Amino acid sequence: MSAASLASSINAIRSASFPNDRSPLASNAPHPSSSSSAFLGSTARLRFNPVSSPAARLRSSAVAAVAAASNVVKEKQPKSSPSASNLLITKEEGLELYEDMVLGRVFEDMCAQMYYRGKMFGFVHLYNGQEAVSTGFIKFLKQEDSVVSTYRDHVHALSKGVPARQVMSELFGKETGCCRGQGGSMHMFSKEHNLIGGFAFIGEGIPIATGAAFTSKYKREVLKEEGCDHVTVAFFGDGTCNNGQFFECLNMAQLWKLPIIFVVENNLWAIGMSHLRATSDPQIWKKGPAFGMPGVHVDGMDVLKVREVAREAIERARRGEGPTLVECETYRFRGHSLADPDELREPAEKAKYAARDPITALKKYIIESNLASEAELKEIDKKIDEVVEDAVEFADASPQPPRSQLLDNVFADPKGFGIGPDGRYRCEDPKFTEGTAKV
Ligand SMILES: Cc1ncc(C[n+]2csc(CCOP(=O)(O)OP(=O)(O)O)c2C)c(N)n1
Ligand SMILES: [Mg+2]
Repeated sequence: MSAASLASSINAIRSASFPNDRSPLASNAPHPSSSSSAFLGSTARLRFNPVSSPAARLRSSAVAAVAAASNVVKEKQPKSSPSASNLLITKEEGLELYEDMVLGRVFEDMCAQMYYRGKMFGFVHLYNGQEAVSTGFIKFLKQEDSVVSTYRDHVHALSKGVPARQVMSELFGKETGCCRGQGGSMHMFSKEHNLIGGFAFIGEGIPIATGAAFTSKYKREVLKEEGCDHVTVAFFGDGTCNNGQFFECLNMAQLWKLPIIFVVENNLWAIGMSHLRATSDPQIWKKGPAFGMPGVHVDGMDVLKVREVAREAIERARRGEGPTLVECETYRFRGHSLADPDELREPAEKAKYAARDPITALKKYIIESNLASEAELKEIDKKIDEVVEDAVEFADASPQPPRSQLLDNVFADPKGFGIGPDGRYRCEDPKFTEGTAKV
């Protein structure tokens, strides 16, 4: 499918929900004016030159647009129940999306509890509020397709099918974790599920994802491997889009028409830095067309809209038509990490996005469309509570990794680092390795 037909499908979805909005792809038009887009919905005050700065004017006109565009379910759902042909999803699809999003939410809430009880170490970054992005994209993927994430990676791992037990154990640093306890919160990895990480340095995952997409293309076109139509989805944040690796990889991916989707989870903040304050042109999707690939903005609080954009972009990549840049407007409901008191964001902004909770919205859509009853959804909630509790019990009961594992996969000469003969960590021990990586 061409970029134009991707544009027209996406435009149809957008205009169903945002009648005044124009797809950036629809007519090679200049980007939609901020006053007609749900984008730039931050109510945060810019702390310098708030009245005269163009960014502030852009933002304040967008606030009203966000209010009008919120409550997406209402927009999609006429007062009377729609006929089956109007539905955006089947019952099975709706329940799958709901279950995956609830799993992500309940898992993360449990992580917060376990972290504060001292069961996890280091930094832990939760995904609450952003579930529609992970679910909307990853549920379209095959096991052979690859996902590359950031340090906010637990939910991407779960959506990709890594069992909750393995993810929780990894967080507990246990041997049964998906990286045998050596990765921790920020480095989830599963070869079996083609989850390529978990990257703590922002932007580091983007070239890895580009390489994975290159591998698929090479296998398909050079090695002529049958059925190799695998795609890669790279997730990263708004704050990462000012990093050079992002631009280099957009260029390379488009140059070689790689089967990759760059998914920006624009939650409007990079730790305590507002996206509007840090970025010369905050409309990230525009960077796609600058490199010759489609760039799409989507409401990342609405899993059905994310899903439609994901479908087009993934199918396009699978057909060998190249990359797409998708910017999902979303919001994190918690602080940057569990160590962040989250005092910088305005209460009004938090409340605005809390009212657009993607799980509540999907639940409402499912019930109002008569796809499933409240009781059926409660059954799913119950099942997920059990899955997550089981994951905690499993992780807690699992053994610590053996000491001999400490230097596995360490490629640099470990001389001078490790556990000394007294069992304590030490940096300077000339006798420590003597040329061997054994502890
Ligand atoms: C190369 C690099 N520079 C700086 C940091 C410190 N850092 C950690 S998170 C973060 C902000 C990232 O924000 P964003 O990409 O929007 O992701 P979000 O946390 O909002 O999901 C920064 C700068 C880092 N991890 N890596
Ligand atoms: Mg961010």
